[in-house]
Amino acid sequence: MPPPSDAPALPRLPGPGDALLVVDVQNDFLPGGALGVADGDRVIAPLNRYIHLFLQAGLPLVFTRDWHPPDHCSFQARGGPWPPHCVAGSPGAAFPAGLHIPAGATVVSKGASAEADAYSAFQGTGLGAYLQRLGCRRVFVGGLATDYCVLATVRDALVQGLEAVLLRDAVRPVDVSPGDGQRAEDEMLRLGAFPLIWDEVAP
Ligand code: VGL
Ligand code: ZN
Repeated sequence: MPPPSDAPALPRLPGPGDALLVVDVQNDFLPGGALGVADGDRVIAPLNRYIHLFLQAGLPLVFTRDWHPPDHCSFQARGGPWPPHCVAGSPGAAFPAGLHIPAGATVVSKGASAEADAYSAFQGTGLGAYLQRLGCRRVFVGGLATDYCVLATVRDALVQGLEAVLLRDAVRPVDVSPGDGQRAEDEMLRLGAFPLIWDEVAP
């Protein structure tokens, strides 16, 4: 039975069993970067608020990063769709200075093998088993980009039986085709993700 309409479908505040997943907030995905996302830098301030909230609550914080070899198969030189981006160890692959990465946060690198792309933070990283060991049942997800790595990560979280909360004010799309980001958000909600904005956390 669905919950009564006056009850929130999920508790709004993070608590035990929750983890924050910050997806691919890296210099190359910010305006001016190799694969700059329009307004990508606008996710940083809201993410810092969520990071602070999870930190205060003593909950797990996971930062993912695209971490490609220079000859990665997704690069145009190899027939892939993207310009070279997030080459492991390069300044473009680094987290932006304004993003608060607390000591003790977990960093997950993905797409590190030349022959496979990995949009999902769960793909080839061991993240699922790691979260399970921590007793995590729900992930709050924000970052870049809505229509690629955020979508794939939320989809995999739900497939694994985790609940997923989409931080709507902390994601931005590539929008290769206009509307891709909106369609990705619609798809995540259709799959069962729960939308959240900061104003609902701290009205
Ligand atoms: C991403 C395109 C290529 C992402 C990664 O993080 O969304 N997009 N590589
Ligand atoms: Zn990539």
